[in-house]
Amino acid sequence: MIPVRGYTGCKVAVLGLGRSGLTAARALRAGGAEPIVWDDNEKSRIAADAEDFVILDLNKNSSWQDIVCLIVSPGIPHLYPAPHPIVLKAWQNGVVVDNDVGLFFRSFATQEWDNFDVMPKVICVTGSNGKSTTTALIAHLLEGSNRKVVVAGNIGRGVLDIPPAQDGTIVVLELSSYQIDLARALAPDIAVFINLSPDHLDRHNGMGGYFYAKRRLFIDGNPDRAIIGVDEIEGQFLENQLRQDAKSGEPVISVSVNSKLQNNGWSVFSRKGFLAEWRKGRQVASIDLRSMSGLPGEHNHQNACCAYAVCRSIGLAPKLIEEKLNSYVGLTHRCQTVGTFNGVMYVNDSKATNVDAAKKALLAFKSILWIVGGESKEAGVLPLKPYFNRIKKAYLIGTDVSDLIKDLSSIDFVIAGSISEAVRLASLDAEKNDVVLLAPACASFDQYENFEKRGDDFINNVMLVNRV
Ligand code: UMA
Repeated sequence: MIPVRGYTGCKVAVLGLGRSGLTAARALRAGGAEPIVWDDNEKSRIAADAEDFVILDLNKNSSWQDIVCLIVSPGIPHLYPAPHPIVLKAWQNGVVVDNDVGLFFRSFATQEWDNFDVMPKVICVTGSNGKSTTTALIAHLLEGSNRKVVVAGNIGRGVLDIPPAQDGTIVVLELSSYQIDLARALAPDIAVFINLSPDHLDRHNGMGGYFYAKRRLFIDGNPDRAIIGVDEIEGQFLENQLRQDAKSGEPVISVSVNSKLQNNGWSVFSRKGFLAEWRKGRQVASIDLRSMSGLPGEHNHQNACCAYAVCRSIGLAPKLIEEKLNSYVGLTHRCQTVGTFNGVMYVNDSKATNVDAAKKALLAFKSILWIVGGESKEAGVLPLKPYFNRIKKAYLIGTDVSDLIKDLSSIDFVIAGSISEAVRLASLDAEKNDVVLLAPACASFDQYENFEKRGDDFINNVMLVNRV
């Protein structure tokens, strides 16, 4: 727990009592503040009450007396599509609005650091896709550097939940656009912008607002080193804004999976499965990513390039990074290799809840036995038609498959209904070098509590069918 500094003896309101809000309330209390908490959901209020937090309905004007700051959880709209009524109340009462990320950056560094031999560092990772994998991969690669590494943020752990820094600690934070947008303090040492594609547009009033939020990490955060994916125009713009003349050092490492970046700057790019590092017009290193089972597909090669660039910034040698890339096993439910049985690989990409994510999984493999379906999204799966030539057969799951049947009429398919039946049928059909891929392109809620439960069910059935 990082005790929050600067609010000792002050009343600080906390809105939203999930992972981020409850942790913020605890960290405020640990720093000597008096948290006043509220959540629109009664269950969450009961959980906070069990920890003896003061619960006050912040919708009431009378609750705002002496409150100096409001901390808002990332899932709660603070501006678009409309500010939450309690955020409006804060504005009306002249109370500043912040979030746990802002509190983290004002509280993490302490005077104890004067006694450290190696200064702690904070690495922040943002982007539309691959944030969690890149964050986890950076942590995995840094295990070889003999420094204590902690991971938090959008990956599932409130940023204030981590222990105070020790000598040389490296903190790797996955930050979403929601988290960056509202933070009043941002001070990463290294910041990564992986890529940008439309997402959360309602919360940012369009693509411009979404990019503006992400850009804050670099413009307001002013990291010593920025690692920027330049495959979209926004990345190119940002890279250009951050670049300085050659004499003042290299603040930017450019990353691409589309172009050979062989200019005079510092770059890391991947082409046909090979990662290359270039510096001042010369190749410094090359790594073959093709056989790395934890990082299949071009999207993972982009993540690998970003993580590699971070580690090079910290001074790790290419050989050491290569060894650690080889031992990375991937995150559960994200293009996770469950195992290879009788020459057939089983891949769990239950996190692929939309066509964009499923497209990346389809592009990562050939000869695919595709388990698809669930609670369908508006666009159906027809946008994936350009990749149907990689599919040998589809196994339809979910309670309503009528739309899927229409979309998949040009390929061989069977209605399996459940994951257990889909895995059973696919295993019977599979031949050597085939890939049985769960990449549903749909939400899981028709049959499961969440995508994690769906992925677990897939793994269990793969084990059952292969008698592991
Ligand atoms: N709530 C209200 N009023 C509302 C809406 C919500 O009171 O109008 C309350 C809910 O009742 C609930 C709490 O707010 O008790 C939930 O807050 P939250 O949605 O911010 O969820 P947390 O549990 O705090 O999780 C958040 C991130 N959630 C979101 O950004 C939506 C988690 O990212 C993150 O891991 C966690 O903080 C720790 O930092 C999740 C996520 O879905 C994985 N992120 C989005 C994404 O990846 O696309 C951005």
